[in-house]
Amino acid sequence: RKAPSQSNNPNHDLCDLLTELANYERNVNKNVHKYNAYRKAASTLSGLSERVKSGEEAKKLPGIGEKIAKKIDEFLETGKLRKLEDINKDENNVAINELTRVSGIGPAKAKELVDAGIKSIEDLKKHLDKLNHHQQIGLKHLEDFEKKIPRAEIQVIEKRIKEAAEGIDEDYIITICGSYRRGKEESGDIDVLLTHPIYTSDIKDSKKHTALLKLLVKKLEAKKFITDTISHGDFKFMGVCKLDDEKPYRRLDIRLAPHDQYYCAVLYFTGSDLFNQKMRAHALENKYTLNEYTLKKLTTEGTPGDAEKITCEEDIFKILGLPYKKPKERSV
Ligand code: DCP
Ligand code: MG
Ligand code: MN
Repeated sequence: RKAPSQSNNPNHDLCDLLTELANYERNVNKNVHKYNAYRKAASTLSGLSERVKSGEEAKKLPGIGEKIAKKIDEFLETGKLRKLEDINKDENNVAINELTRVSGIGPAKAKELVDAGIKSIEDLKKHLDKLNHHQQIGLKHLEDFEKKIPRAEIQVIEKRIKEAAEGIDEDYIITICGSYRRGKEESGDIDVLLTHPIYTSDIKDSKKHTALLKLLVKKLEAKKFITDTISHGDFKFMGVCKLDDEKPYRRLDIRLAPHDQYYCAVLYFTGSDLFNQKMRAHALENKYTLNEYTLKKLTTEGTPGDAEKITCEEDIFKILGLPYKKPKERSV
């Protein structure tokens, strides 16, 4: 879920409108395709420095077609959108949207709750037994999790995590990925990627290597930086952190990747998700398969071959015949 767009964006009302339509498609219709289409259009408009004057003008921009252009016209002319008003007339739609504000509650769970008569955050607070551990933490920190994290705060958090890691083993390699790495001034959460030179994919199940993530999490808990755990496996920690008494609770993800797969992981977790989709589609067009672990050439039968040797993000672009894009250029 994206918070309302910033008001210094001259098209912020149009972006909010498109984001609301996107959320409706995802949460109620479960139509990921339309969800992505609306988000892409919102993302295009949010990058403009001028106010859009008409649907026709907007149609010249990437990701804005006939249908969205019409909606832009309707909104510019009447100040509202009939489709959205109709959607919001249905109290179940409004309820589903409200419940999906909680981290861990997706469209399916929201619908289940609404069907059981739970139609608001207030109702939810009386039915904690219907929520799993993740959803309970999401509800507990609902207001804080909706607050964006300023870049300056993540810079301090980055230092804090790197210091803690160095205190355990100075060979840890850590990259904060996500929107922060793409240079955004604000982020929704903190996406940490972790590796160590001794940990490679051919020795994945050794205890010593899976301890790499556990040791760091333990240390950050002891420092009272990590405050809650949502889930904690060998390779992925999902939880909550807090920099100091004045700061809100923040969603923190830490993933451990083998050293030889680190740059595919860095690329993936830097995103954006729309950029990743384009990159994977481009790979397939060139008979490669790309994911968060590896880049592999597809054989004539279409089965993946051996993993390409990747020692930096540039390698991936080079092998796929693409010009390198800096993280800042990957927000699509
Ligand atoms: N990702 C992806 N596909 C998904 C989810 C995530 O490719 N369905 C990748 C790209 C994202 C990265 O993982 O950039 C981190 O996911 P986030 O949801 O944390 O997204 P961002 O960090 O980009 O944005 P935000 O500021 O909202 O956290
Ligand atoms: Mg993120
Ligand atoms: Mn994340």
